[in-house]
Amino acid sequence: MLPSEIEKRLNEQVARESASSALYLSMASWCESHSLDGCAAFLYRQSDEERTHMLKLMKYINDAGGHALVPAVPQPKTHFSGVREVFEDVLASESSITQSIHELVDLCTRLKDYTTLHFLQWYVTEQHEEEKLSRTILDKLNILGTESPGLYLFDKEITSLKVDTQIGASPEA
Ligand code: OFO
Repeated sequence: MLPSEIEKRLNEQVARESASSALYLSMASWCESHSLDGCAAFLYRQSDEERTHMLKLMKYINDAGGHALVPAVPQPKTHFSGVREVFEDVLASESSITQSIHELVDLCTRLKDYTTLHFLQWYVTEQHEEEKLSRTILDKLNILGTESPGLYLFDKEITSLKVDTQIGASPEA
């Protein structure tokens, strides 16, 4: 049985993943409206992934005897000064989600909820990879620049980037 404090915190995480999905969707729409089709495709995909993170949590809560609650979705940021701001916001958002996952892991350790602790390991790995990917994207943006023709190349390049969920995997693995 899920301890009630953990159920509450998992439901808060459901809300965070949902807000993250909405933020990525808003970023994708902004990029699409600025003809950054590669960035838009990447961000639409990320939005879908965040929704699957939310659903995975909801299923876990219900399977463990709790009740997963569908959260209200806050209005995400809709305007960005440029593509750099979009990806700086991505990194800030992912870092804050990592922090909340780590706090959940701390709570499970304190309450000796080893089943949820085990379940959360997938999120720990995922967040490590998401943050790594966000930093890689910002590095590429710094190399290529935010003006034409670098931005054009960046918009093409980003479509090939995705999360590698194997920590420490070699590029060929
Ligand atoms: Fe689900 O927040 Fe990142 O991946």
